[in-house]
Amino acid sequence: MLRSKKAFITLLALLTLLYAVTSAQAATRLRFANFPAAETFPCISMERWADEVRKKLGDSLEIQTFPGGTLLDAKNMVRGVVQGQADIGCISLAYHPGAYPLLSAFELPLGFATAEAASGVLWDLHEAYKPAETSKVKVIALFTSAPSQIMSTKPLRSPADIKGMTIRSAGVLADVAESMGMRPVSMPQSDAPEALQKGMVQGIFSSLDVMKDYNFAESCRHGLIVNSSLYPFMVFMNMKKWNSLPKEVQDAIMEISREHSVWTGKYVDAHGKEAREWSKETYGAELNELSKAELEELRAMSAPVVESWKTKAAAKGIDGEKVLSDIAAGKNRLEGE
Ligand code: DTR
Repeated sequence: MLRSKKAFITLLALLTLLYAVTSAQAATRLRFANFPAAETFPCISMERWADEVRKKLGDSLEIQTFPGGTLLDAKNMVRGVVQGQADIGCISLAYHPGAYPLLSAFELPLGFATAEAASGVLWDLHEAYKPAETSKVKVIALFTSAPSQIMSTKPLRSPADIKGMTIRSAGVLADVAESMGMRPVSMPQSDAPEALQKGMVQGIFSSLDVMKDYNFAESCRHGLIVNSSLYPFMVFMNMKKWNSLPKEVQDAIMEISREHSVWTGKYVDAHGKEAREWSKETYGAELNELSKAELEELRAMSAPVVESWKTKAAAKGIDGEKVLSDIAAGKNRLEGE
């Protein structure tokens, strides 16, 4: 009787220990959800982030990645992370018009030449302003796509050729496309292949990486280099999960946040160039360059979009003029005059 009682107590102790170990493991497991396909730059960035954090923390943290909307798709990303279905999520801010009145400044045609510089300025701006719009989540990386170009199923030679053409875009970039005379259709990038295939749109307004990663070069063999707006992205964590992490884990994550944001920009800059070459070699797809005067003309057409962004920002208590001049100062610092 005594022996079986002892055995029972030992078993109970073992079970308690096992429970403690597994729940401790569960507490340090991070599920990172992403919406586009695994080969696209936001997911390459996600895998690189996971590798960098693993390098710092070893096995003390388990990171699971879910590309291609396998855990959360673009539309459910914010809600899913806030409710804890995933611990970390990634969004393209343009899919949430009005929700990010400050950071959406990066959707305006600000003349950034590289995503590398834009990503650094975006991170610094967020650090400096700590805006209310991101206060419910923990922001762990911010980056942008490369400047947007017009990829099209029909030949385009001059700005006059884009008049009335239907084009996939999102957020403020839809207003920018409209200001240039196109007819924007807003949707997440991940929905664009079907829209293009069904003929709902005649082109895509995005950075050139998608020519290869979504194989858009097969149907979009034409286009114009317009070096327009960027799409800003935010990688964020559920706040409760963040607060539950040990300090050394939090520190490791924040130590790489800016460097990783800039790394992602640099990656998409280089990958866009590669994708342009690949599209030419694989499908003979070629995008035409515009003259300086034509580029300036297009940029001037988008001036009202900047004004309307400022008005919307003011309604949320944001000094748009100051935000834009802070961004311009950061751009000059990182890109040079
Ligand atoms: N088109 C923008 C930005 C973007 C550029 N490349 C990719 C790849 C996968 C998702 C998004 C993007 C956008 O829709 O966010």
